[in-house]
Amino acid sequence: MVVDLIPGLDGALGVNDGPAAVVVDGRSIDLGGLASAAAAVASRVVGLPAVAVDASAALETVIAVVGALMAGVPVVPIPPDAGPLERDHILRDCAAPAVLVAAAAQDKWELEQIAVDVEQRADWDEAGSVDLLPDRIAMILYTSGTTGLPKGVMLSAAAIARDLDLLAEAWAWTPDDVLVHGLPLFHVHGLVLGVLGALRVGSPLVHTGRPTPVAYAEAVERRGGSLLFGVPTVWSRIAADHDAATSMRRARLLVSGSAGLPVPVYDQLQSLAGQGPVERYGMTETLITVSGRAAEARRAGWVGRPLSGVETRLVDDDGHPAPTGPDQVGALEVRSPTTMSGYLNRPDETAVITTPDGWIRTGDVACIDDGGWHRIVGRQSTDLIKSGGFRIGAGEVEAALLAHPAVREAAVIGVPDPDLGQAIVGYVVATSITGPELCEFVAATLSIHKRPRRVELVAELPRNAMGKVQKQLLVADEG
Ligand code: MCA
Ligand code: AMP
Repeated sequence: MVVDLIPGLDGALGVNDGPAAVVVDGRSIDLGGLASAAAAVASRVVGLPAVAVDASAALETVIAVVGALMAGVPVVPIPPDAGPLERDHILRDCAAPAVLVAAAAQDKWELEQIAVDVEQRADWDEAGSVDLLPDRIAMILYTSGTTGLPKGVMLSAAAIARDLDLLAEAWAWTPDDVLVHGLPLFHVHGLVLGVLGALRVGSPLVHTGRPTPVAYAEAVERRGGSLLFGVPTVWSRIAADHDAATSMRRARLLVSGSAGLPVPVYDQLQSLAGQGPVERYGMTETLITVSGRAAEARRAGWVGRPLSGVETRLVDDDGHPAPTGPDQVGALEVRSPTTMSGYLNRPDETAVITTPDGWIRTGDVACIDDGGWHRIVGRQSTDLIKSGGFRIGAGEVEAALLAHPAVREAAVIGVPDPDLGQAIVGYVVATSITGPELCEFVAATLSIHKRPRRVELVAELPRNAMGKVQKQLLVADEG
């Protein structure tokens, strides 16, 4: 039976019944409670062109998102630690007239605040009057590009529902699972897969607040967690914690994504947890398109095969088809029913990432072996950094550094980091200021994870004959 959480959308973004309850950071709600608390939200937001959600790791965020989906209103999650620059940009760009918050009267919002009440119970009377077409925009997720401010990725209800169904099939995910994770609730991984996925499959969700090894181990030991999601940083921290890693023996399936899982981390988990994680690959613009399968052997360092209905291809520098094979690399393109409906207000950027025949240029360099397995080798641009699974555009951080009057030039790179995959490091030409002061300065405008871990002051940046900064030299120097 499909619970009428998101009415009129069976097979598009319906939510299955099951023994589901949602626990976030120790607070829980059953499915009936969620449906009626969300109904109260739906009746407040129905008819809005979009609604922002202060997406802290809290039960209110889940209720807010489900309520907006019920009302057919596009959801725009805002990172709770977003700096004023980022927050203002997102709110202006998406034109949401209101924000759903856990508690109203927070100074940081300059638009109408609608408080979400976990205890509130209401009926959703307007279901029949809302036109919930599958291709309506369900979510707008902001993500960084190489330059400029983040772009809003418009995801339809149909694309999300399709992706979740394909992943449920790949991972043999059923209502008997208990999903555990502690990822941020403003990106695809934590929110789309980690919340909507659990609701759609009908499996209980335990969100641990933060993704620490101890919290994951407790959720497995005490709450019967069977399916666990993490970014590689989370898995590497678990692998380094003997007790937490051995607790994972009780889990059915560990899943890693958002960045490449280092082979030594896979091996360590294989040895301590009795299983290495299944890897899956995707991006905000395409959702998850390639994955290992629960029922098949895993391969450390490889992210799996395309989900059913997904096509992938490799192209060369001129955009022509490139040969495949275990040692042949090319730029990866994806065509999938799960891809975005475009960037909000940015047809120019949508055209750049999309080929004329409808494929998405992922920007990733990959190889595909004869069995269709994919290995992600790197990114085409050094200007997209993945740190702890967060995608960060070098240009956005450079702009934040250049906003300081003491800074004349800035170059931001990702340097290899054993914990985060890549750590953000800034190189600046500046006078009368220190590196730590500049880190703090960036922190005042952008989210915490976009803050450089280190800023180096240099006399000049390395440039080629054309005057272009040679970031590869900075990366090589760090190596
Ligand atoms: C964090 N801290 C910092 C900085 N960053 N301090 C200075 N400079 C920085 N740049 C502080 C934190 O505020 C915290 O302080 C302390 O360092 C340690 O934080 P902790 O949370 O343990 O670790 P972290 O290093 O901040 O973060 C690791 C993490 C996080 C928890 C794994 O990176 C994370 O949540 N990653 C998930 C990203 C994600 O969901 N990506 C999905 C994108 P204090 O202790 O005082 O608070 S969607 C996607 O990629 C696609 C679709 C896909 O494939 O999934
Ligand atoms: P985002 O837009 O935050 O969704 O980031 C998407 C990017 O994350 C992709 O283009 C890849 O560079 C990277 N990514 C996601 N999953 C994996 C994976 N399993 N292995 C390697 N890179 C990944």
